[in-house]
Amino acid sequence: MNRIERLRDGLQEKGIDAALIFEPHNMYYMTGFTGGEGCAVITDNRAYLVTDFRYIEQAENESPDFEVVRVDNQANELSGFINSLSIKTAGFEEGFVSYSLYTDLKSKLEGIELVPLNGLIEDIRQVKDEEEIERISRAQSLAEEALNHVKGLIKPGITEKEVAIELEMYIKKKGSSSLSFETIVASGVRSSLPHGRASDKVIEDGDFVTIDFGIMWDRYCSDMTRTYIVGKVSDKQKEIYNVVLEAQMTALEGMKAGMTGVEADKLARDVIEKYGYGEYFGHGLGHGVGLQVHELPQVNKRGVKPLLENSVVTCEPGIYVPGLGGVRIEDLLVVKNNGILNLTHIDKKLEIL
Ligand SMILES: [Mn+2]
Repeated sequence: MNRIERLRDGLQEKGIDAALIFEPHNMYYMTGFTGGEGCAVITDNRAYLVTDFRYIEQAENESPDFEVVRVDNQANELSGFINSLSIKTAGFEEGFVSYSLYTDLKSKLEGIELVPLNGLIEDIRQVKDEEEIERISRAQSLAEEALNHVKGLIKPGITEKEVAIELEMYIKKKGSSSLSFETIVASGVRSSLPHGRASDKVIEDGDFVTIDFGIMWDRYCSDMTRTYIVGKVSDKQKEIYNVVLEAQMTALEGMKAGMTGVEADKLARDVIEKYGYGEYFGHGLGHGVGLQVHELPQVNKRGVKPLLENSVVTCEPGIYVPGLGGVRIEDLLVVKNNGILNLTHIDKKLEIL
């Protein structure tokens, strides 16, 4: 079933006559349109893309399955177009539509009730098709190539920022348009910051160095984390590293479709708790990845829904001890009915640089 058919099924289930799509990732997913402004209106038997003069030609090229509707002023005329359809309810993206757009539409729509889509499109986006998985894998393999490249540069004296800049240059030279989020390079005591952005801190002998980064390929994201140790290693560091690795391997072995995000999270959490580090694993096991680096499904304590086959998620347990440092190991994987397909191939046994 194609994406529009899946959306129509969802609308029917919720009793909504049409979906109004504004959010750029949802827009691209449903229509292929990459222009800056527009609204896709999908009813049970028609699919329109409403945009203005600047984007008409682009919309016609990028969204051949849609009837392109030209309005001169989107803010004023969109509601007029929606009023011309014989619908009674219109679903909107409650996490994206601003209060002002909502109130404006509400005041101009005649006899049409605005109702939240309740994440309908984001739910559909969880399950990836072959082409999406291919783009994510490509992003991931280029990210691994880049990480292998910068690993050779990590030694006492280089700053976190220098490492991050080198990564970014590498992926851009190889054709990636951008990072999927600001690269995290956190060394020494800073490694206990789960999201420590690369700073001017100089990497020193005995530091943990956590590198968490992702890149974009054909609009799809990758995400991975590796933690290294530079120079001399303490027994405590080794212990923490190996607990995180055991937790991650246990989760990777146990994860499969049908299990809830909570259950997947618990696979890793139980291991970390068993070794007495439970209080230092303060985030969820993972998250969905696709057009956005953080999307559904939830793979954490709030993830009460079962994981679906062909969703792409991360598995990233970590231990962060303030004053000492932290370790996170993150792989990117496809959830399958009988287990997982790991898209991450880079080594993860403790490496001392
Ligand atoms: Mn992640």
